[in-house]
Amino acid sequence: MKKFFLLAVIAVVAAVSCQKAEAPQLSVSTSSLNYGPNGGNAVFQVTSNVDWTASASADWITLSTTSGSGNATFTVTVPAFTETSARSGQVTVKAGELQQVVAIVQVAPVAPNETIENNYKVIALGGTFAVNVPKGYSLTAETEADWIEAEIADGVMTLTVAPYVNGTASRTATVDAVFGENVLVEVTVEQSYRNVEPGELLIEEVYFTGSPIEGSTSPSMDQYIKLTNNADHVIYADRVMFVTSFISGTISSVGAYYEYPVLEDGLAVENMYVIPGKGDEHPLQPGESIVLAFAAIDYTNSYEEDGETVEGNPNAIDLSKADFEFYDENEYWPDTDNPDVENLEIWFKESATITTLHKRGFESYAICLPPYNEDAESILANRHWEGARTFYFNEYVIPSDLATQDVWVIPGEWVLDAVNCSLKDSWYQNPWPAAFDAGWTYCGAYDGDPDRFGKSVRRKEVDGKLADTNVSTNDFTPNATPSLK
Ligand SMILES: [Ca+2]
Ligand SMILES: [Ca+2]
Ligand SMILES: [Ca+2]
Repeated sequence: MKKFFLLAVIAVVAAVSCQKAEAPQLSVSTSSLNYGPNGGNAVFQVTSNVDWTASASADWITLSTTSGSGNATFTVTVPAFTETSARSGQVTVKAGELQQVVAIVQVAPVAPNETIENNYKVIALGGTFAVNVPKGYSLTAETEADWIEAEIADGVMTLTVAPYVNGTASRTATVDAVFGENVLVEVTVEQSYRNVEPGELLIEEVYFTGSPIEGSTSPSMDQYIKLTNNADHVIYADRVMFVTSFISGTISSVGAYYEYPVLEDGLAVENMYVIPGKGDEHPLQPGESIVLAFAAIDYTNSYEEDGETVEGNPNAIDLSKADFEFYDENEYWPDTDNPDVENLEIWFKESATITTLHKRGFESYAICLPPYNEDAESILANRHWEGARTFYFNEYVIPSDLATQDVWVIPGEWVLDAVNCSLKDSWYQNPWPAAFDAGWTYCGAYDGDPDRFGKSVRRKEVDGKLADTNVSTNDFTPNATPSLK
């Protein structure tokens, strides 16, 4: 009996102690959660009878809660993943000595099979432009070119192309957007050695005749040249050189003319005037024009010249707002310098006094863009036209050497645009080769025709663009009304 009582007491004590300290439990519903490259949410269950804490092994794993008690549903969120190989981490749930681990695995995105190819043309000035690249991949930009910097962020590769100084031919490089072993995007960048390509900047108009003055046989000298951006993008007029032909295309009124050696791929020039700037100072929007005035004067109003007052001419043109002017400081003849209008650089001028256009239309005109490694000094030193010409006048045939003449050959590659001018009844040759202008245009009907005054040669428009077939007979309107009138 005594023994039975003792067993009963032990049983009761044991039962009481069991109720006071039930064994702690902790379990999780899964040992791993798997995610695609886009990331997202996944859940697991915690089953427990005690307090617990939870933690993640990496900062890209977000837990819906980090502590709790008893049973719970857990949400684990991971963001999109863009690297080339899978990543893993874990979520650890602890309750005292107990611990459960859920592995977190996120796979890498799969690269597309095809490489997207892009081509970009860049002017010598360089610049920054953006290329779309696929999102969802950690891409690195790779290029061998030290003149291109590339960065990739948010689906955009930003390319910064350095200025191309002193180039004489275009340069090309590729930039790859690389994902592991895969090239997702290949960008080919071709950078020109110049900022304007042939045909982009055009001679829209040349007003060489001058405006008629009532009661006078001499016109106002309100001569100008209008250049227009005929491209669809911004170009820069910096360093563009205006030249006049050494050769005349017109037989003189007494029947004299010269015969010259054939120049197929170059221009024989005398005057060379250059728009100042390093390359980015004179942007021209598509369709925008600049005016080069021989004097940036308002010829409609009286003005001072060499201490004298010159009467205003109501037929004339206000050139005081021209973009550039020809200013020829010299000791023989006064030239006006409008301080508000930038002067052209003189690389060579034929006249000992001031440069004007040939009022009777004996000259031809062109614009060129010398490469950066050329300047007045190099042209004058290296590009003199060597050879002989022959003068014909009645029975006389007189050969002479060009060595004594101020004439230089501009390489054809530099030529942006050219227009041959002559007289309607006395044309005999085109100063500019057919590659640049296979035709010619004119003002007036004969040498000295007073009806030419107040008329210009002016390029036609076709479908909102200036005509440029390199045949000025078709591209230009002779005897046109000046556009600044
Ligand atoms: Ca001048
Ligand atoms: Ca000036
Ligand atoms: Ca042309």
